[in-house]
Order: sequence, then C-alpha cells, then structure tokens
Amino acid sequence: MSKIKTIVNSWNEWDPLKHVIVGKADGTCIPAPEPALDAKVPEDSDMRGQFGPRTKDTVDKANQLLDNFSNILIKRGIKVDRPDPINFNQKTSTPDWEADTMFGCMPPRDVLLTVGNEILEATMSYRCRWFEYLCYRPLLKKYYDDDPNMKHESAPKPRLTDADYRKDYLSDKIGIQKRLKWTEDKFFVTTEEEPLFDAADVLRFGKDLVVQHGFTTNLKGIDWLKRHYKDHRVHAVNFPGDPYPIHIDATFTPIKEGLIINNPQRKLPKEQRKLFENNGWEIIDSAQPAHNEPPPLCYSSTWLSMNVLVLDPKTVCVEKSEVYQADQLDRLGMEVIPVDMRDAYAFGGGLHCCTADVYREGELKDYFP
Ligand code: DAV
Repeated sequence: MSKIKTIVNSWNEWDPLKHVIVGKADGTCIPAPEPALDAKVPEDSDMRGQFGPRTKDTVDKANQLLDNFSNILIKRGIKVDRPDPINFNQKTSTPDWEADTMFGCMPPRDVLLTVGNEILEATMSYRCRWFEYLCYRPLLKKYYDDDPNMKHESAPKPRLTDADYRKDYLSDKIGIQKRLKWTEDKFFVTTEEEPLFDAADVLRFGKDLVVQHGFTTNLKGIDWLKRHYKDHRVHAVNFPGDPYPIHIDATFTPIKEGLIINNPQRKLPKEQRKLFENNGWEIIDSAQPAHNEPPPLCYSSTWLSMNVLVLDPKTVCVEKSEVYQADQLDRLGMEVIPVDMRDAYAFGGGLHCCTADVYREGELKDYFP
C-alpha cells in the first residue's frame, strides 16, 4: 500500500515552513486607473496617471532578488515553487467592466489563503487583479493531483461594478486628515455590495482567523469567510491610524506563539486586544522602519519593515536594510536572516507578501481557548 503524501498543510504564520510559493516579477504592470486602486495610490505618488509595463531593468533586478530569496530558502531545506506569469499587459474584461492592464504575480500572499489542507483563492477587489489567480493554477492543479486530501477552493468571483466603490474616494485631493477620519469611521473605499477580500488581510492563528476590515476586505467578505470556515472563529479587526488600510501584513505580525509585533502608528483598538491579552499573548510595538520613503513607484508604505517571513518559531527573514526591525527581533531571541528585497517592493510588497504557505509542520491548535 503506498502512503498518501500530504502536500498542503498550514495552520498558522510561524510553525516550521517546509514548502512555499515565491512570486515572480515578470511582466508586472502599473495598472491603469480604476476606482479601488486609485484610492490606494498615495496622493503625491508619481504613479498617478501613468500605467503600463515596468521597465526591464527594474523587472530584472526584482527577479534577481526573488530568485536569491528562493535560493536562501532552498538551502535551508524548504521546497520552493514559482508561479507562471501570464501576459499582464493586455486588456481584460467581463460583461461588467474593462481594464487596460493587469498587475503581476509578485505577491502570492494577496491571492492565496492556505488553511489546513485547503488553498482558497480570494475574491480580490481590484479589477486589474481579477485574473491573477491564473498564474497559480498550474501549481494548484499539481497539488490537487498529487495530494488526494488537498482542497482547492475559489471564493465567488465578484462583479466589481461601480456599485462596489464609494465615489467619495475618487478624488486625488482628499488629504490625510480626512482619510484618517474616514478609516477611523470604517468608511472605506469598498461598499457592502458583495463579499470582497484579499488573502493578505487574513492572519492564521490555528482555530482563530483574524481579518482586517479595510479597503480590500469588506464586512461581507469577512462574513463569507465565517460561513466558509465553519470550524474556525473569524474575528474582524481594524487599525485606525492607517490612511490607506490594505493588507494586515505591514501592521500586525505574529512572530511565534504568544508574541505579536504591532505597527505603533496603527494600534489594534483596546477592545480588540482582549482576545490576545486574555490568553496571555503579548502585543508589542514594532521597531521603526529604516527608511523615510518607500522606493520609487511603490504602493506600500515604509512599514514593509514589518513584513517579515517567519521560518519557524526561532527563525525569521527580515529585509536586509531594515536594521531596527532586525535588531528588535534579534533581542527577542530570534535568529534573523537578512534578505535583500527592497528593490522588489514596488512589485507588490515585502518578504511576507511575495510568499504563500504550502506546508508548515504542525497541527490545528486552539491558542485562544
Ligand atoms: O503599509 O502599505 C502593505 C501591505 C502589502 N501587502 C502598507 C501595507
């Protein structure tokens, strides 16, 4: 009798990593203007108004960094898979909308959510990212074929009509004060027309899934996750203080059982801290980023400093230039592996963004009984 091989298994963000997907920069485009994306592009960004393929030099450099990161992981005994980029520089459409270009496949974390033996494709909320899952289908097909227990799920594709987006966000002169007030009031760019979520708004703590309500994930998306993950407890969180709230992974980062670093400008509200603190978990302020500005043509903030990849409860990959974050994690007793990635940030994020879990050792646990 041949033994069934489990390929997909991951219940949290810190158990020993054995198999991971690392993104690619090939063909990444600056997407054409569309409602949800415009709300996220910083008001003073040079990306406003321009779109199309990124230059070959920057793509080559980003790919070199992603290849190098993959090799670091492989040398540590971790299996690494890579997506199949499609031609992102083409028009896409559905009966409801058209988009001039797509985006890319550098950040698999945004699209794929692994919980136990299941990989779920998120709905996404940008039209330019609607077809991004296609880049991961060859890998998902292989996992599905080779592991009879693997579950491949796809959340309902959203229609993404104009009804999904608040017109208030269509101006490029909103100003930070108003943005902060809006996000504090949970008045985000996405409406409650239909369920929307990005996978990178979800953190996995065994039995509990913690989901950021913000630009890319709405309450209906969180409710959909609740109905989908019947054996889990799903908690909505939000972080006032972030004028562009997309994705939880530069804001709230579990390092190991019992320890979370939280962006000091985007603190988890007192009420929402109870789940962790009542169970003896520590939430500490993360260190400051080493940079005052993100690199050119980058969507993310300088807080990608916190976008670390935990390899096991004693080992963490930190971007090489983020010396303060590295020092803090070192003082917390972690072995820190410096990884050069800053010149790839503009392609979709940092070390956590550019990866997606396939297999971490360990079982489903209840950390907040
Ligand atoms: O702080 O700009 C970036 C998250 C990318 N996945 C930020 C959030």
